[in-house]
Amino acid sequence: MTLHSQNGHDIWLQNKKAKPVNVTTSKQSSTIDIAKNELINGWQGPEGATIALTIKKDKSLHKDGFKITSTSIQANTDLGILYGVYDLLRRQQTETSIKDETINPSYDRRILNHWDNPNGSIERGYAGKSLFWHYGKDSLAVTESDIKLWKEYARINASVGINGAVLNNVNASPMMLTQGYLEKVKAIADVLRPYGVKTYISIKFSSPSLIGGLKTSDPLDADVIKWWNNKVKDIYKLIPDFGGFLVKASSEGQPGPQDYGRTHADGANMLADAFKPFNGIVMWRAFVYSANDEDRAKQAYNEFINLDGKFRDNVIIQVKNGPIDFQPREPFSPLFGALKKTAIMPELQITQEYLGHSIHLAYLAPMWKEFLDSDTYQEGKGSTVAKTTDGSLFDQKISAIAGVANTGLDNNWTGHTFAQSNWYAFGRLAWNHELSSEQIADEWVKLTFSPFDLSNSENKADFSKSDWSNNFLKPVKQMMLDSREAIVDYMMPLGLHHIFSANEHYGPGPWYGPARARKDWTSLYYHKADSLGIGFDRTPTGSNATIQYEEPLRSQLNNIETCPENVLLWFHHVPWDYKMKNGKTLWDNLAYRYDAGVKKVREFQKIWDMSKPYVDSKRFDEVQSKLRNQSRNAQVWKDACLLYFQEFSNIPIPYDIERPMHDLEDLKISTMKRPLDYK
Ligand code: GCV
Repeated sequence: MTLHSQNGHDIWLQNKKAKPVNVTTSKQSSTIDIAKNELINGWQGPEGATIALTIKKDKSLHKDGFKITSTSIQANTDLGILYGVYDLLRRQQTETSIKDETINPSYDRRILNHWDNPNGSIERGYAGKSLFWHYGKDSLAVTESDIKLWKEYARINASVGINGAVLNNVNASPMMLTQGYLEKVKAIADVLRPYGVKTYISIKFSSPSLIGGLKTSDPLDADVIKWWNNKVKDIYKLIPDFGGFLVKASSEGQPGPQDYGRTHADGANMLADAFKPFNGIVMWRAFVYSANDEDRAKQAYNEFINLDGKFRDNVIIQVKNGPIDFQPREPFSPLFGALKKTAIMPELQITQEYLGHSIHLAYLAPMWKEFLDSDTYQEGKGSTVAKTTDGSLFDQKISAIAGVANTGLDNNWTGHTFAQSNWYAFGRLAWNHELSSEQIADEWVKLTFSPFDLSNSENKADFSKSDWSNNFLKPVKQMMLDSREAIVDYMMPLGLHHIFSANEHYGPGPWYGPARARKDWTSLYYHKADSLGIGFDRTPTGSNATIQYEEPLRSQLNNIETCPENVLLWFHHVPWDYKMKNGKTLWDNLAYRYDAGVKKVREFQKIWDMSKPYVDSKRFDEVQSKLRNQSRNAQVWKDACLLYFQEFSNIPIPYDIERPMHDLEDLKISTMKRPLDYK
């Protein structure tokens, strides 16, 4: 069989030849029509089967949940039917058993956050320009090809249960609230609606003064309140099912209520009141920190803890998974174990800002699972982040989860073919946070790469299914599962964090610390290497950030002997000669981890090269070339960090590992601004 060259645009929704099927429906709507057509175009079950799609009220179903059998889908809502259909087709294509099951979503709102700017650029985007906003004088025009693309985008989202999209950057332009932009939001919403993807926008808090002609944007000012009420009313006239606002306020230079001496609650509640009549929501971000002397990791908790219980019930606080900023490994943000009377939603980052952009192969489900499964001990043992956020531990009106999107106009949507797996994994985990990373990877590889047409019993491939499973599926899946840990190893092992060069967040820069830069934007602030050791002491002898965690976790973290080694340097300043669990010193462990990370990527190259017979040439070449680049970059990371930290440790790099290949002085120059070998 010739494996057709693929530009990756079809993602995990590869077209397979469908068998005939009859579909009966108890209702007609644009969503049900989509569901019906998906079955007709993708049916891989018994030829001529009849499938019943039935809307019927059922108390065991929550929101858009569904009941599934091999011949029927029942739901309370049209969207429940659509999700059921995608589930049925996925099971057929991945040859997973279909038993009678009731399936409900973990989170009600499963939302992508697009950091897209009105000029078409994307903050931290590595897959081309924006799908929604184009640069130029016709930027607000809506073309046929826009509509086609948005429809494909909506379908992809619906296929994994994503039901919301924030269409613009959290560093928001006030323009987004002007008529022309709102009309474009309406045009996008009209295309996304049948697929169940609700639209939201990010707003700039100072919009009343910037575009409304008001003297202030103080949230308690009567004219400001009126301005927002009218604005929200106008939006609902255009988009009756509009989702709400996402707000980055009093954060990283963005305006907010604190500019007027008000609190986050004052700001969020003012907007929430405007949304009340329309059932809209406000997602208020807790990504706040300023250049004061307090440990950055403590600041969000300190700002929000006293506001617990002060927010309206249509406000939800959106919190990044870790207390700093989407690092390759962070402990969970203590807010997840602290807010008891306020709805709180996790913000994950699908785009690989800190994990090698769209060059490094990083499958992120293991990182997100590690976070969701972390025990906060908030209500005793077993109070995982998943449970403190999905509404099962606390009664909350809204439950939600967000992922910062990795999409763009690149043909394959995400830049790296394997980055598609993260879009997929975000949707699957948002729908069901109990799925394992392994299962999600298994599904994704089968859906994305399997050349077998299940509707056709004749096997036209040059290889058998078992060849494919043993020589492709299995090793590629393992590569995915190992990929995030490999990145942690060659970038920031043992709890190191934020040691990137400058603002690119790509190459290494452990030395980065220009005299005039804000301290908390330098690497030196985070690793604190000196002649004695390395790491940030966040125990009571240091910043005491551990106080923000519940017991017994707090004591476990405070004690250097019981602190998990994978976050050791996050919580402790550790002597270079400290003996770790394997009997080796901290310095040696650091060196071995950097080396292991590099070796892992070299192994990934072998796995991928051996998979050549099973992948079309286009996708094969793309991934092969990116892995080569990743290998070179991993080596740079290892050399940069080991040579730099060695200036403090003064200990040789263990002689049984490969020697550095670069000189530190060269690396300092070349990685400061642009990532090395960036393609
Ligand atoms: C959208 C980090 C990123 C910024 C991002 C910010 C945020 O600081 O580097 O690009 O801004 O987080 O999440 O608001």
